Amino acid sequence: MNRHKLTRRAALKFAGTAAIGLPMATFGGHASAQSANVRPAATPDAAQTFPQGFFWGTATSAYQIEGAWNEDGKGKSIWDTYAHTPGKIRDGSTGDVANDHNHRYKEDVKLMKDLGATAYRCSICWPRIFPEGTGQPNAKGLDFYSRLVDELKAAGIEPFPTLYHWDLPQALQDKGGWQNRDTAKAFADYAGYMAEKVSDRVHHLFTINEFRSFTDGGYRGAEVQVGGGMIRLEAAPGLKLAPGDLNQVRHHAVLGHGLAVQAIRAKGKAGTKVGFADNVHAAVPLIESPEHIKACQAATREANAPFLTVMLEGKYTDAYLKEAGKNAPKFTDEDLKVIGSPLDFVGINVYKPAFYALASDQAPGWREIPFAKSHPTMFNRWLSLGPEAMYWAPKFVQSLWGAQEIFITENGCASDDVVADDGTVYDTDRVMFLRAYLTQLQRATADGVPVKGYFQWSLMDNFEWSAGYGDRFGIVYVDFKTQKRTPKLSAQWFREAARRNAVV
Ligand code: PNW
Repeated sequence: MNRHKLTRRAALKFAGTAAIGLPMATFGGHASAQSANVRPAATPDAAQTFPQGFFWGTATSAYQIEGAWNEDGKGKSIWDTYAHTPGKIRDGSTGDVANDHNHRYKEDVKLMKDLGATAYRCSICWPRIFPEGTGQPNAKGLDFYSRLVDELKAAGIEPFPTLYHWDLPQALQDKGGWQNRDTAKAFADYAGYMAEKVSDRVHHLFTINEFRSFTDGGYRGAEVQVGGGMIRLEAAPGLKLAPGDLNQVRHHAVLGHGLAVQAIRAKGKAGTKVGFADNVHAAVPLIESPEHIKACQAATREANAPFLTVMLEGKYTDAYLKEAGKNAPKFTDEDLKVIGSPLDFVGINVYKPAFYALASDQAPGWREIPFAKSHPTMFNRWLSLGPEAMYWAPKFVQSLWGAQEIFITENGCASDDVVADDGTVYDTDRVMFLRAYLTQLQRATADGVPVKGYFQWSLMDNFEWSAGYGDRFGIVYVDFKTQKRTPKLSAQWFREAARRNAVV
């Protein structure tokens, strides 16, 4: 704590001089022998650095980049079906070709290497491995990921695959998808199979990406707050279930996670580390004083009751069950034990505060403060700028649940990118965003929050679900007509940050 305060004060002292790496003369002609001795910015102040061994990665997911939707024996996924349904995707596009990564993965690994990345979070397309969801595996599907892993290792990049990033085999959807408890079991079988096949080279596995997005988004459609109002987000399979049925879907998803953890432990090489990658809903204190921080911590626990909280505590909170009433999920004690299976790390996707809050005398002890109408957002109206979320989300994951290892599994923003005449994409908004969020992440690590790595979303522009190709999240620009990849200004920023292991 003290050390942190001191170094931050020291950093402040240098603000405007060494910290920005400009000679003092620039500001008023007082260049002196002293300023010549000022440490150049190329040696970052300790206050800006991340712990040694910190992983610098980018993230993608299978459906968003792979293409090759009907090649090499791959089965159909619910996203193939959904995107092929007219009216579902804003620009009428699909992931049929996407970034053609399935054929261009070597070029893409080289891109990562050029970024100085030391880790890569990809996802594995379940129906590429089990075309029918269960039963006979498809050797050609496994072979693709095996080649990708080898290519990454050869480039010195540690693979961190996610087993489920929403592309459920259509064959399982035909039997009810996540409404059917058997899907949780099928997922575990697939997870165990993958662990068996890759854990000789892959040491970290994420089970499931963003529980809320594919359960609430896929089985009801989620309302998210934007500036002054709400917008509706929808995902495959595009159903609108009643609250009780939705809670059961959520339960099957966390059960699938728990069963997968057990299968990975049973089938993977000893020492294989496993966790999930969830979009934690963090309540962010508008005023950083003990009472507001405490209130926000309690609010964060409740806001994640059906997902992160039950997975890390092995029980649903009383408030969640009470509020759900007759719509509460049906479960057994044994289910809860499985769902709460011990993990090696916690992965969290952090984009924005779920909400700001302040302590309140009235139950439940906090008050949500809505985003002001003029609160700044990024290119996406849902992406309210709130870098403090990057401090409080991992901080609360540590303080609430004692996580020993935390990964930021996603963080990034879309920009209205244009290629300038000189061929560069000057995405100043993304550079500002990344710097602001990483400053807060560095604050967390300096405070002793055990964050072991950061995955920027995304390596390259890709299929942004129902928004199609219009929302460009990459630090590498992709011309989808030619598949040409061009690193943006933010890629240069990322390379420098990774090289110095610091905020730059
Ligand atoms: C994530 N929100 O989804 C997904 O994991 C990625 O596949 C996706 O491309 C990326 O973020 C960018 O959207 C999110 O409402 C969905 O805050 C919703 C939210 C955040 C992330």
